[in-house]
Amino acid sequence: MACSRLSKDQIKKAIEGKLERYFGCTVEEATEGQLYQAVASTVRDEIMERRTQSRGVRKKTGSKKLYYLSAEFLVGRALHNNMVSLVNEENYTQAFKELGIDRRRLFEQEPEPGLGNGGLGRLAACFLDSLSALKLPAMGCTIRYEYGLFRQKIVDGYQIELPDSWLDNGNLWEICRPDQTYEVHFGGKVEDYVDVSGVTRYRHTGYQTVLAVPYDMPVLGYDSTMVNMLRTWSAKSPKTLDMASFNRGQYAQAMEEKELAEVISKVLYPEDNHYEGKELRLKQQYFFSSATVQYAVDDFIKVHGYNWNLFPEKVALHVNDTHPGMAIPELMRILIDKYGLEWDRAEDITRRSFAYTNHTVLSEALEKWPEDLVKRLLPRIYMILQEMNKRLCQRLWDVYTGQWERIGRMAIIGYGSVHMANLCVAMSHTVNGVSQIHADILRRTTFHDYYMVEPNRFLGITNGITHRRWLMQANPALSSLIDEAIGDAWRKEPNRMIDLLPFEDDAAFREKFAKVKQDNKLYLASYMRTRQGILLDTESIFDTQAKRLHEYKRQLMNALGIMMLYNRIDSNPNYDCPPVTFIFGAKAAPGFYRAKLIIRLINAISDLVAKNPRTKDLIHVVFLENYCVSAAEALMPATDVSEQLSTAGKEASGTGNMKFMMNGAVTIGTMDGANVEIFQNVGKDNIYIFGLSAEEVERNYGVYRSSDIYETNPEVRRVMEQLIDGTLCPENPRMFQELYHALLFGDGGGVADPYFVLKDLPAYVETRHILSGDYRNREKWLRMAIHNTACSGVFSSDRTISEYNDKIWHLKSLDID
Ligand code: 26W
Repeated sequence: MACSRLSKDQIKKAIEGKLERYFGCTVEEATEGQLYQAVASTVRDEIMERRTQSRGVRKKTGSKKLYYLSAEFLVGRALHNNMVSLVNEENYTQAFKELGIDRRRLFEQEPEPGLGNGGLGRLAACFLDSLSALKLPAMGCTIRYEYGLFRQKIVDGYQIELPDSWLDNGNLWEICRPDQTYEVHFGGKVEDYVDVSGVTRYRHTGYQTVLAVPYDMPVLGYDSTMVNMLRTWSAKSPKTLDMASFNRGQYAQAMEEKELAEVISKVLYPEDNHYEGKELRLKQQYFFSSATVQYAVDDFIKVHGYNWNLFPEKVALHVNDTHPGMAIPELMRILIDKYGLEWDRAEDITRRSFAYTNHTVLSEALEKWPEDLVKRLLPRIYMILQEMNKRLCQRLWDVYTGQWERIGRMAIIGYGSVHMANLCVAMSHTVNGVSQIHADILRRTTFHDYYMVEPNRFLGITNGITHRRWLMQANPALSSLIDEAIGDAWRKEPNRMIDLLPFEDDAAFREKFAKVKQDNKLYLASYMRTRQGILLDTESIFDTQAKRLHEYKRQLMNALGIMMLYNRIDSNPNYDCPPVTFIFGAKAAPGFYRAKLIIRLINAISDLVAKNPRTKDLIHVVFLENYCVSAAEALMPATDVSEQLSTAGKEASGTGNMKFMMNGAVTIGTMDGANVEIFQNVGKDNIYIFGLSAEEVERNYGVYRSSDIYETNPEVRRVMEQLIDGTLCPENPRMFQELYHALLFGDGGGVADPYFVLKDLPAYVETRHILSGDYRNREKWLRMAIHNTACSGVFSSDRTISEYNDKIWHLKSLDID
């Protein structure tokens, strides 16, 4: 027996007892919020009991520990997920029934922590889940943003952003550890002096101190006592308030300094894949990187003393993209300034401890901090970066003698900026890409100069998703059906899902599979009705594109494709196609004008197709408001068609594609990111691939003219004209002129249609046409859907984490139940 679990009766008693003690009420009298508190704290007690059981094992055995540094952890709600990992969900469900508690409503009481933008943040959360499931000692480290990603509302077709104050009613899952508070220093100046042994040392003075206070959230391993922590650092001023000003009645001034410090953990920046050199963002990055490294060093010393040679064998530091990159010079600073190590030794220890994963090749996402900003804000770190850069360039000179330009491209500091990607590549022992194609592009282009020097440092470990949240939790009906067919071993070994393949041939199984999908569509319909008052046609194909709104992801191509379908039906009353609901879920960065206009366009198309009697029963377009983790949990299981349309070469991996696939959706997409590997796994007959390849995209730059497509393809020309002729918005025909212009002429001197929307549009629409024909062949479609689920096991993040561990971290799985 792995670990003790509460029975149904124990759960009932615990819930009733908590209601009595916390709120002095009974189940019948409790509000939904109180019920949530009582249930969640019951689950929390179970988790902490397990934590106590396995606590101390790592320290006792002196095992290596991973610190996974990430500016974002998009963990989603915890209650249901934790019940899944406790493996007594059934007992809870029974207890709820007997107590008359509605479990879905209960789960919805929990505010969702939106501590991330999109793929990078959600990946970090899936990784933590798998680390715990595999019993690997690890800690996720990030910022405790008081405001997570904005809540999105759609008003008159436009996106409106509302603040997300998720901590208003407290967070039951976190444990504050004021005893592990660290100081982080900003500004000031650095003086050098010679110590008693004649060595030059550095003293940082005149700085401002910000306190980093940690809050830990438990991440429970599936069916085990393993509990890792997600540590979120909160910024606090060391000053309470300036009593002198306060007594003089200058309240605002008295609070000012305090607020300046605490603003650091106020809000998550909502830009995804787009860099802006904001000072506060750099402060955020250094803040949590510094606190994490200080803690990691102290924790190491506690177990292993000052045996620095052991450090890389006992501590793995992983930087999730470049955002925590300042952790690298921070470790150097601590080793040199605090513990007196020599440069060479400190550099060696640092490089052997750090690994780096890159998540994007978009040049506008690469972080470059102005040199003078780094110098002013982090003077000692700046000196270390300079020294690092000097030594790096000397080494590079030996390899690339005389090639100044190349060395300049590879430098940590150059042309007035600090290049975070170069810092991470130069100072890590391993650099990882997130899919095969992405890793190839890193080797061939982004980091080619480094790759030539040290090819073995570059890995490609394909992303994954946790099948516990994305299948077991989000789609319990499909999970039970899989159990029924092949047993439940797949829950611990997701690769076993492949055993489902023969069930494609089983007509009865196919019908059960179809029934699960249909029920999930009904649930999504009720979800959309209660939240947005929208009625879904559950007999139509659910065709979904859900991801951040970005030009390279080409929601615009999807929208124009719908327009083309609309025109076909409108001009030919006999046009034959199955009814389809196009579902969009997407947040646009608040300052991204064009992305917001695309949202407006989708909503205009929604109105257009609904008003036309010829199309209103065949095409529906719905925009799902506030796409977030819990919305995705409703969306993925209900979707038939997964839209993965990025311009080839641009989407590093994608992970939504894996979630849809696992839930039995069939992909229509380009040969990009992990779509390539989905294609390899399911085979060409179980996926719809279209469009330019990454090589073709590359060759087309500078050659492609979108106006050629416009001039030669009448259907394309028609939809383009409809953008500006008032079809979509009669009261303001110019509303979408900007999009028209960007596609045909380019904006402000830029190239026209840089993401090849018009180029790929005809092939896309033809492929969609073939797909809808196939959908009508029920047997064929169900076979494809089952095939996709069966082949999805390799995309479990358990596989990803095992690979990271074998090739990068080398952690030992703890010997606990
Ligand atoms: C500095 C601004 C900024 C913010 C976020 C730059 C870059 C980012 C992230 C790296 C963007 C991101 O989330 N990338 C996504 O990472 C996923 C996980 O690896 C991939 O699946 C997606 O393809 C990639 O777009």
